[in-house]
Amino acid sequence: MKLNPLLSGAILLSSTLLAGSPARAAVIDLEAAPPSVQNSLPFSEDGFTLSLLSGGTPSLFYVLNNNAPSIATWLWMDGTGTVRVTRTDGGLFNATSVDLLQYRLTIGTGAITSSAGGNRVLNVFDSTNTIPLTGPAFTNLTHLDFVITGFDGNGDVPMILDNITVTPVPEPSVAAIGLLAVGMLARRRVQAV
Ligand SMILES: [Ca+2]
Ligand SMILES: [Ca+2]
Repeated sequence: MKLNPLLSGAILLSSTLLAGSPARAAVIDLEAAPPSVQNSLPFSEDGFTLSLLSGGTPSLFYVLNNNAPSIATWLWMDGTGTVRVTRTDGGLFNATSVDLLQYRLTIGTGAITSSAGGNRVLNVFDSTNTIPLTGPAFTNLTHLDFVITGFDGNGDVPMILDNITVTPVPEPSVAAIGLLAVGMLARRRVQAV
């Protein structure tokens, strides 16, 4: 079968675009945070940004780098407020999981919510566990939120998070180009028989 040069070009271009499209999982481990102990939000890593929504007290939410090689860097949430994960370029993404290194909220509520209606309410038994975030409620998101409500400010740090694992959803235009090229190729194959 002879491919027309335009079609071969389209296939080559689309496979290049697909190969280069941001479809790999990103683990936001925060380890690249400067060793300034408390790095205020917003904080960006791997094409994603963590920001504090209005209403939260900025000094209570930060990326804590203890500047010691043996101690990991975490997202520290010490008050009522919401930390939002978005793709820095505004695109869609899927969530996979997050490590809840500490959960000690006894007054108030902690939850992981999403733009697709996800609402994973947390409890003390979740502490130190990896929390899976799967299904339609955590797919094709514009944002993923870590939410503390009703905390009175007393007691230990209510929530410490790490290793937020998310995957960018490829741009529809790129996927469409690939599908179009595959479709054209399939049609040519049928015609060639
Ligand atoms: Ca990373
Ligand atoms: Ca970390």
